[in-house]
Formats: sequence, structure tokens, C-alpha cells
Amino acid sequence: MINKLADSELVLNDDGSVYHLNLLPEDLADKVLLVGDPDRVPKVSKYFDTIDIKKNKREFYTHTGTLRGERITVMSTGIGTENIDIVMNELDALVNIDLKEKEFKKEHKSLELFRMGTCGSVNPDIEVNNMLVTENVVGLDGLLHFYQDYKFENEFSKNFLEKFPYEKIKPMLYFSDWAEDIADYYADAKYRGNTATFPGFYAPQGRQLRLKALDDKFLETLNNLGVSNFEMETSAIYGLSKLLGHKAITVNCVIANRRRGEFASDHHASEKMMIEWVLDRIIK
Ligand code: R1P
Ligand code: URA
Repeated sequence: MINKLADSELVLNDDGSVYHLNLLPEDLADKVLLVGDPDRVPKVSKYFDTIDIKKNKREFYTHTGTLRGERITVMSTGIGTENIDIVMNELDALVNIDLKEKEFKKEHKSLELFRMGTCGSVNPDIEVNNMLVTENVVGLDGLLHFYQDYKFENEFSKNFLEKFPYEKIKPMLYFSDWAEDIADYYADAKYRGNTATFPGFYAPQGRQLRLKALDDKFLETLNNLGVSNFEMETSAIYGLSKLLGHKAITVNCVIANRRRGEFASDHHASEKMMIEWVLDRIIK
């Protein structure tokens, strides 16, 4: 493996910060909350005791400070796994690459990553305004096909791959390797489930406005294969965390029940409830 990275591969800004996140190593805490919506960042950091760093570029907004005395970062990722590709690689570079020398550090550092997002349930019994922790994730987005593979199998993934009927979509399955620690943080989440991550919000998630989706029975088919909810980031977070040696766990607030056609009546209130719920649990 080449150790010294070329300027075109590890791109830095003039101040030495990583290209898209616009952060220096000292701007980042070891505990990082990942949220999709940039507007959610101040809604989270307003609970911090102090906010010491505020930086942004494009859709990536970062606030770092302390909460109950512990250092913590909240960062927006925008929508989708292609943004997570950037977030995960640049977060990892901040802790595991010497940015001045452009060389890999000898000691590996593992970050603790907490995605806090919103999702739609495809199990009619999973009700809106509740927290759902992702144990297994099915990536239907394709990002991880571009990385070296790793073999992961459990009962859920074997059954899913055996029965998945859509030939042109190539699923990749991952799981939270933090499963044993989930109990430490999120033991009282109402739901634990298997999430599917998609490269879009409409037809990829079976929504049909003026365009027809792949299959009218898409939601039922995936639910019958054990999928509980749909969103747009977790496969890349779990897959790249596994490959890069970080720990990640996703909690999504269910804001849509797709099978019953319901949407949370006040999704700002749902978001606030989720933020308070997560912050109370990840830093006690
Ligand atoms: C779609 O509206 C967005 O909401 C969900 C999806 O994953 C996608 O990013 O997550 P966030 O609420 O974190 O943005
Ligand atoms: N986010 C998604 O990606 N899908 C939903 O249905 C709701 C939130």
C-alpha cells in the first residue's frame, strides 16, 4: 500500500482542513452525531453547555462543544449515501491520517458515530413518532459496491438475499457491530429493526407521484423479507464504519407509516422529541 497520499487524492483547503467538511483535526470530538438536515445542527447544539467550533461548507455544517462536560460534535450530512461517502472518508482522514505529511498514522483511532435521522416505516404496526434502532441494514444504493468487499452473513441477510426478487438491484447487507452496546444507549427504544437504505425518496422508496415505480407491491415485498423502515444513509454509515474501523449506530424517528399512508402531524415536534431522546441517552 502507498503511504504518502497525492494532493489529488487527499484534497485539503488552504488552511489544511479537509476539502468538503472544512474541518481541522482539533475541530472534531470522538463522539459525533450525524444528522441529515443542516437546520438540525443548531437544534441539537442549543442543548450543549458550550459551542466552541462552528464551521460549514456546502451542506456540511459542524458544531463542536461540550454536553454535560463531555466533548461532542454534531454534523449535517445532507441527503444520501454519496454524501456519506465524503463524510466517512473525511472524518476518518481527520483522525487516522497525518494531514501535514499526508501519511497514514501508525495508531488507529475509532470514532463513535450516532446517526439521528428520520425514516418511513413499511411495517404497518410500526407507529409514527417512535424511535427505531437499526440492527441490520440493506444497502440498495450501490455505494459499497465500489469498495473492497467484506463477507457478512447472518440469518436475516441469508434469507433476504435468497428471496430478494428484483434482479437489477444488487443489495449489500451490513449490521451495527455495536449491537452489544446498543443496550448501553438505546435499550428503551420502542423498536429495533432492519433498515433499507435507498438512492432516492420517490420511486426508489416505492413512492409514485406521476411516475410508476418498479413494483406496486414493493413495500409489502420488502416488509415480508424482514425490512422495517426506509431511509437514505445508514447502509453507507454502517458499511464504511465497518471497513474503516469506527463504531456506528442509527436511530431514526419514524415520521411516516407508508403502509397506512400516515405522516407525523408535526414533524418539527417529532424532530425535537428525537433530539432530546438521543442526547439524554448518549451522554448521561
Ligand atoms: C429524506 O427526507 C431525508 O430524511 C431522512 C432520509 O434518510 C433523507 O436524508 O433522514 P434525515 O432526517 O436525517 O435527513
Ligand atoms: N425519510 C425517508 O427517506 N423516507 C421517509 O419515508 C421518511 C423520511
